[in-house]
Amino acid sequence: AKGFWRKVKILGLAVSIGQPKKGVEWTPQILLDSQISNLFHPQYEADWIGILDQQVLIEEWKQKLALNSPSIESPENTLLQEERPPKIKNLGELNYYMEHQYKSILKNISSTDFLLSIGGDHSVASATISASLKLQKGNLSVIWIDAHGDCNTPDISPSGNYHGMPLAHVFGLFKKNPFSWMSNFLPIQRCVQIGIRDLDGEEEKLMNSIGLKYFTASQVRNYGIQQVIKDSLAYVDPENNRNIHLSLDVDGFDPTFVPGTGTLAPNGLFIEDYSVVVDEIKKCGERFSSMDLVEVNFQIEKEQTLKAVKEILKTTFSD
Ligand code: Z70
Ligand code: MN
Ligand code: MN
Ligand code: MN
Repeated sequence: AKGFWRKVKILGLAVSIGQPKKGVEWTPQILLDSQISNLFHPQYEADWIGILDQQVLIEEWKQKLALNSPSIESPENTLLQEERPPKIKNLGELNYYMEHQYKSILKNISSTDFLLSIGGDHSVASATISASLKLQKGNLSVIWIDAHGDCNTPDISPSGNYHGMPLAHVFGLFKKNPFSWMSNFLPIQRCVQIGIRDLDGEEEKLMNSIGLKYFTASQVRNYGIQQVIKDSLAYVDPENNRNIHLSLDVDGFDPTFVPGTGTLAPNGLFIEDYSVVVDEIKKCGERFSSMDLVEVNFQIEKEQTLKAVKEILKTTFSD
């Protein structure tokens, strides 16, 4: 829809502990310093809510743990410690960070604002989706662009990295939900993935067994991106009444377009594909309500990647 006015609230998620590489936690500050909101068409009034810094929050979490240390010796906790080793790396830290993220979204965003969450690694998506579900009273569908499925559960994850699990988590597929604040889950048929080309074996089996709809990068080339996004929206929003969340992992793009990301996967999408996707989503008008931009790592490559991110934002927030 052309010409409608929209408030965009930008939340920086300076977090990298969902995966092993340093660098993604600096992206929000670099983009804030680059004054990205100047790239937006004037119909979008963009404001930064702030940047949630993992160092600050993890320090806060450790101090709370120290204050509560007597309870660590309680029988209950002894039992917990005897359980199998944690299958999610940095679980306590992630839980604390993402609870803060979830609450900060609910505190600062209204259901008519557009929420732009800038990571950070893709872990943050389970909290942005869970909070958006809450804000939109459950009326939300998700378009997930990624080379990866991010659909591992703790039981099948080969790495223990939570950024490979947020979608399985927000579908409610974990045997036990480790995040007590997370109580809004996304029905599997309200999500479609685009650009997939690097799945783990068990993850792929799980995705197929639950009937998750996804288009691989090679399917995008065979059917054409226009057909793919039309089919995707018809599937997740058949009656044109759902709010749409776009979760954009930049490794969904081809590495020649976005070289600065932690896990490069060849034969990905280009800006021309993204432009078609976003134009089609923008036909939903104000129902296009939120977006994650994640896995941008300027430490791996900065010049081309910053250029690409600017093009992505300019395309997203054009008239
Ligand atoms: C793998 C895992 C992943 C991004 C890598 C990797 C997942 N499936 N996601 N890079 N952005 O560890 O679960
Ligand atoms: Mn705080
Ligand atoms: Mn990915
Ligand atoms: Mn991802």
